[in-house]
Amino acid sequence: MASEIPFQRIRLNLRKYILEPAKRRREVKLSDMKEFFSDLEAAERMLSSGKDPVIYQYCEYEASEEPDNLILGLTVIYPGKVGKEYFMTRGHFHEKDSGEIYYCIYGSGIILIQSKDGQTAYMELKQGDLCYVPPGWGHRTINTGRKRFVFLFVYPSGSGHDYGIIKEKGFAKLVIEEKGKWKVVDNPRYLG
Ligand code: PAN
Ligand code: ZN
Repeated sequence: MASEIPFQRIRLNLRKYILEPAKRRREVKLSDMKEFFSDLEAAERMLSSGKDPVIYQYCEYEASEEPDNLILGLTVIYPGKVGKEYFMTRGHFHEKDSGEIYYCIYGSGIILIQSKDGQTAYMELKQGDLCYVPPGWGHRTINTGRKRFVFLFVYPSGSGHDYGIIKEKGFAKLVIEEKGKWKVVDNPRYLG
């Protein structure tokens, strides 16, 4: 039947920053990821003063769960900081070492990548920029602007996400604000 063909128009709703249709949606608040920020005391202070902001949200469209399909998604990272560190995604490695494409559609930020042996690289992404994340590299995105940082991403289904390594060791680099500007610095607590 025609309706079973995974072939449909997907709309980018730029008013709500969602894909329509989207099969998975997730909102990540500070309380869901406080251990990922380097200044845990600053995170705890925000939470105990009653602030639990949404750090980012994302939705995904997956036509089929069969391997070799592609997953299309949209992430919105809100502007803000925890201590000096900007709001960011948790970051992960793909379990299957697959690559990924990012396309910034609004705002600006940084994509930070890291190999399993601790090599790092980063790139600034502004509206209209694309980035290819090579297979095997962990990746995290950071909103360094005052607006929302919004990007599309595409990766193979069945890639899997490993958050454990990042949660345990952290990223070797942090993106912080200093004198009103973003700066990439070594993470003093990195357990590489
Ligand atoms: C992105 C991320 C999304 C949320 O879709 O999953 O931006 O970030 P975390 O998964 O690190 O919380 C991606 O890289 N998917 O593979
Ligand atoms: Zn990924």
